[in-house]
Amino acid sequence: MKIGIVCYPTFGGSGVVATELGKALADNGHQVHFITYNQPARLDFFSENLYYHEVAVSQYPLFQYQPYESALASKMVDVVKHACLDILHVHYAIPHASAAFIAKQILAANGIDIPVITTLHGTDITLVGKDRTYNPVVTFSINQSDGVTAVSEHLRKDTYEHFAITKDIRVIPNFIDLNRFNHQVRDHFKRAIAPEGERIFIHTSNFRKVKRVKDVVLIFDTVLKKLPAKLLLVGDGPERAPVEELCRELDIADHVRFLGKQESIEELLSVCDLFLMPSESESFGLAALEAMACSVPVISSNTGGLPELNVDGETGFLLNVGDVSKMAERAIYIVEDEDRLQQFKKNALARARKFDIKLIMPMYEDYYREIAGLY
Ligand code: GMT
Repeated sequence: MKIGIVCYPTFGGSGVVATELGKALADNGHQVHFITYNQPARLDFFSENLYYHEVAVSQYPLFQYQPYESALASKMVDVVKHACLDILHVHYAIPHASAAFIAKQILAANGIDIPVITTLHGTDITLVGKDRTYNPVVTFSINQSDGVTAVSEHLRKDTYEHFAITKDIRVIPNFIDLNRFNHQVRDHFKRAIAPEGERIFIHTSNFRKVKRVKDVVLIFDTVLKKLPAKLLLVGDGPERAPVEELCRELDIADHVRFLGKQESIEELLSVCDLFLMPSESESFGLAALEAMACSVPVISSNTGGLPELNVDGETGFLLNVGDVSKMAERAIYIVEDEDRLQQFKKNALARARKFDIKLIMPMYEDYYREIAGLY
């Protein structure tokens, strides 16, 4: 098939899922056209089946806010027409679903029918979409999509609860490329971080409020009172400065390393013993899946789609949002006993294998064929 993929070209979860899906589809013989405002972060190589179309928004003194949605819709029209696409798959509802609706109307007026699939990723529904500023447009454009997918059962239910959706929503979970995310031996690196054989904890995120990174530090502070440990904080965002401040206040800064944005996240995960994800809400928790694929168990909140990934008492533990003392207690329980830790690590990997891209990508292929009427 000839598939158009629209996404945010950043390191964020929705952009990563869209890019990895496009690469896998291209590897499987499909022609994939990315339509974004920048080259997607993980698309910096040549493949004969991959194309990139940049959405350029012209500057004009009148625009206080640039009309990105109009530029995107125009680019979609152009690519669908000239690359003869079979389907348009937009990731993250805002503003991609409404731009796709406009493009679809323009193309229909030119005698071209382009099926549109919208994939809901989480914050487009749970945080941003629910906002009255966007709600009518989000509701309308989801209902106008030919197909709609959500990355977890919980997100599907949440969407029906908060929006007047008349469409069926298909659940297709996040996935992982196990060829890239797997446990790698990096002993020199482990020794550099934890010279005394301390347990290593890790958190990776965009440091937004929803991630509750301060809880990560509070959990770690309690752990540190019981056993020697180190904490790696990977990523960057608005919460980084207050989190650094908290580490200083708690006098644990010597045990915490802020690594900023990192490319080879799998190498970092490989030296770690426990992943902490105490998020306020999380539609799926791709970062936790990346950790599990590298054999790292997870302490997470029991919110959103996380219970569909992290199995309580098996691959880690799930606790109420904000219950840092229980999270710390369970974290200590996992890492204080070597045999128990090894069992949790094994379980985490076994669970991650259920989300192998080789199993999930065909679900999208089937859905494309169904929506494009190719069956
Ligand atoms: O986690 C973020 O803030 C990034 C966000 C995004 O839209 O890029 O991630 C969301 O989509 C991911 C991929 O589907 C999910 O794995 C994340 O759980 C989800 N984030 C939230 O729901 C907070």
